[in-house]
Amino acid sequence: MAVLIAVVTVAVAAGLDSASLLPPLASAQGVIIDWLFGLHLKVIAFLFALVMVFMLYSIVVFRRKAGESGDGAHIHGNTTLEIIWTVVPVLIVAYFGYLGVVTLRDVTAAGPDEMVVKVTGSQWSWKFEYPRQGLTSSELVLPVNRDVRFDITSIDVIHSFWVPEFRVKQDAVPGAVNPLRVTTTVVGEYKVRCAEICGLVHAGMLAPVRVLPRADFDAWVAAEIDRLAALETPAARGAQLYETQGCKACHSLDGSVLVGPSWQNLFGSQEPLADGSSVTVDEDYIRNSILKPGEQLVEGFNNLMPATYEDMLTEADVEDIIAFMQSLQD
Ligand code: HEC
Ligand SMILES: [Cu+2]
Repeated sequence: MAVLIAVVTVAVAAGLDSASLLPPLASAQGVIIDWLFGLHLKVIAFLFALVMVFMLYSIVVFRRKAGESGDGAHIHGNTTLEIIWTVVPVLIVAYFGYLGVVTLRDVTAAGPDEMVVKVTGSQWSWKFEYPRQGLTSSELVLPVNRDVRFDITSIDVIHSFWVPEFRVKQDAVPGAVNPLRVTTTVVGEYKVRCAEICGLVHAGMLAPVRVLPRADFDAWVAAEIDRLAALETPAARGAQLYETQGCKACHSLDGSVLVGPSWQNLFGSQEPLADGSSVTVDEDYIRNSILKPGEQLVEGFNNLMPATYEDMLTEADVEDIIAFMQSLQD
């Protein structure tokens, strides 16, 4: 039996190992997590072998043979065995509990000189702010071999910030700021996913991640600062807000209908409203639609636009967005 269990354990463990269940690893925190994951798989392989070998062995060897009709032997209890199968699993579970605590301590430990990125989730997009660099971006760009602390929050419902290649994950909760620490180790392109179901476009709540060599990261920061400084026209600033404030998740510019109406040729058109009336799309209507989204619902759409923009956008921002919309006429 012991030999059979050992053989099946090794075979199952090798099978699970070769199934490459995890994406490539790109953070220092992930090293210990992957080790722990591998250890779990080995224990799982052993438990699977233990149950299956005993069960199949019993079915084959102890089945009723031709001519047998009596009952099997009646066995009542075995104290030694019961003590063993209680104590051994308790020790194993306690050991895994200890490993969990140690791992959590290691992956949440602060680095000596952390770069801070503020992450804000909203239905259904991510915003990244770099306080030290003075930047806001809808894509997450990071230097390689750097300790990064993400300060994560949400403006509406609970989201969860997750880059599978970094292995770690953190909830984005409205009203709270949750830290998450990642030391980047591999140059590459990844994706932020939302790991907490958060409504209609939850599955589309993605943002690109680029981990760059140090010099390329510095060049990106310089180029972004120049680009933002060069946003001289209100329409160009409005286009930037469309990206960074999440409007993009629900409003297209090419006429396709997403969660909300497209902005293509919207300005100046007649918009039918849910209450049966219609309205000319002018500055006042747009301002009201942004600040009080529930008041004038567009016909055929649900009241799904966040009501938080009143607090997040300045009057100048709203004007820039209006200018951007005006520029979207054919
Ligand atoms: C979560 C999805 C969502 C996001 C994000 C969103 N909106 Fe909306 N928006 C909607 C929906 C749905 C409607 C249609 C219902 C209504 O009128 O409120 C709408 C309607 C509008 C309208 C009226 C459009 C029309 O056709 O009459 C304007 C203007 C608008 N949104 C501006 C914005 C701006 C500016 C932003 C970003 C700062 C934004 N929205 C972000 C969902 C969204
Ligand atoms: Cu989400």
